[in-house]
Amino acid sequence: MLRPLDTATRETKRLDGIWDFAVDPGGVGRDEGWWRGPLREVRRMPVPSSFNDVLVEPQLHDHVGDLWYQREVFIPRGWAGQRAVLRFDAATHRATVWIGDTRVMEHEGGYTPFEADVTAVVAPGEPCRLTVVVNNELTWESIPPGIVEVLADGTRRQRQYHDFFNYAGLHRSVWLCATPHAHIDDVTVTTDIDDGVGIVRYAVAAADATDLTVRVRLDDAEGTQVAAAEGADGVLRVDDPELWAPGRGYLYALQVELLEGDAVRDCYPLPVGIRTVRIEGTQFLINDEPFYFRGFGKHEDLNVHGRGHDDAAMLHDFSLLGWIGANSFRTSHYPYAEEVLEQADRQGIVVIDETAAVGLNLGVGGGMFLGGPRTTYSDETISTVTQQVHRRAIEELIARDKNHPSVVLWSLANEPESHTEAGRTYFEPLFAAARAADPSRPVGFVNMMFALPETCTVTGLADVVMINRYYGWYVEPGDLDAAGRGLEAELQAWATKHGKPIIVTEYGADTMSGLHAVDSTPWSEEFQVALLEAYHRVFDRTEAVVGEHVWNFADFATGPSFIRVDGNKKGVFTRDRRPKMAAHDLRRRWLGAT
Ligand code: BDP
Repeated sequence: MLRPLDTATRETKRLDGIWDFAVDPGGVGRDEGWWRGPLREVRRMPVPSSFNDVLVEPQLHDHVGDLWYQREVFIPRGWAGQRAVLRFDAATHRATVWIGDTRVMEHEGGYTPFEADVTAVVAPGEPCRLTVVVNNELTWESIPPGIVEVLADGTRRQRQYHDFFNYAGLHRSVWLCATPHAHIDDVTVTTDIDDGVGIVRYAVAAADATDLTVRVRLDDAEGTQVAAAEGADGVLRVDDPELWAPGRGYLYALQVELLEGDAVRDCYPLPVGIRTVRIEGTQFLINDEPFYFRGFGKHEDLNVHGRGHDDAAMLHDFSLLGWIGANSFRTSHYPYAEEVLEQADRQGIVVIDETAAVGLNLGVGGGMFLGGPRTTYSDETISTVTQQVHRRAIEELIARDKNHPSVVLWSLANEPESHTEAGRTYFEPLFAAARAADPSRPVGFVNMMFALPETCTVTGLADVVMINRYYGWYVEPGDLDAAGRGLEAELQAWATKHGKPIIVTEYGADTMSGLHAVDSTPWSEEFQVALLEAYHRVFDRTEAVVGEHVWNFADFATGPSFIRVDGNKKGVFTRDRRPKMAAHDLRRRWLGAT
């Protein structure tokens, strides 16, 4: 799905700002038809933002159910004769949208965009009422899963199987876009390098465009044309190409035009990075050179904003990635805003792109502490219905992010149950779906410690081994010698048994900023440094390890728990992005900084 853009043939109007907002504690709004008029008992809520932390209201913070957003929108006068599209970059976790009294779309899944052609229900030069009901419930049929409990007094409480706060709302921009009726609907680009020549394969899908033709041109970063072709799909060859490479986000622009005779009916420029990704034995190759992932698992998580996208905060995070010498991150544990991928493309930061499938493992904390069901895959828990939702989430993620050169690997899930045959049965079709949607990139999932090299039933489906390990923290807490031994033995076993590149996608220790100790005291800044260093010594002697992603880039909010102190504190930066000692230590390792 193409990002909204202003071009010679397209116009956008961003609907961000303060919207009317109403909570629906009784869940009556849908029956009462709240979209039919102005919302009552209305409050104001910024878009984009999570709704949870903006207003100081504990009940709102923990609300489970429907939330209504509304605003008036003026359709620009100049849009007469154009096709009008309404697009949400994300609504977490699902939404239904009305314009006036007409329901125009609904969408399941909190982190991918959705849009509808609304030409028939809007009138240029006229205002219209835009109403959205967002629902934040996690169930066995959502990704991620959860359970909504109804207490004796009717209060609804969300139980979840993952370790981050269930922020929700309109987290990203909302757009009204005008395009011509005959329009470019999608563009797919894959790249290769053949004997030093850059190969750009493209495919353009057009809609309402019978008898129209396609012309494409590839411009370099200075705007000079380097290749051109005609036809809805084809191959462009670029002599002596500037490659997109880690640390060097060189981007060409594919200028796509939809023509009626010589007249340009629609045009769209797509950034293109020429690069290859390949796996050979235990090496992860980018442009045929071994790549070593240095970086973090992150979260979209900020004070007040929650998971709401913020450009300033995003650029600050990228600047900190540069400062510390990181070359990559994982979008743990859901697809991030498209602005993030665009910045990664420009900055040459490598991305492991993950779906929101986290917590598909009832043997872990969730199941144990919540006292809920313990069988992960069953008709009552993670079922074939969940699997369909998961499959759509994978397909939507790939459809959205397929053209980003920064994305080198799809992660289908974080720490699912993967030591059982049921796990294999669940994942087999999902790997197939990911590979069908994108044959050009490796596919993997993130393994947790219950599934070891000998017992993991899903790793065989993956191109890389991604593991989260907490030796010295959850296992043998405080004993870093034992941690090093356990880790090394396990990594060796993965290398021997599977012969694939290994990325350690999580390792770390909760650390209270400002807590210091002369000995190895867990939670102290010194302990975090010592633990990371113990892991690094092992990584440096294990050839198959091709990546280290510390958990986490920054401290982040979680639900209430006796193992969390105002959230998860495994950040190398605090939640307000101040470095802990470990940040300086990583900077020395990754940049050789003194
Ligand atoms: C891992 C999860 C991650 C948690 C982390 C932790 O993948 O989401 O935040 O543990 O416990 O199992 O800090």
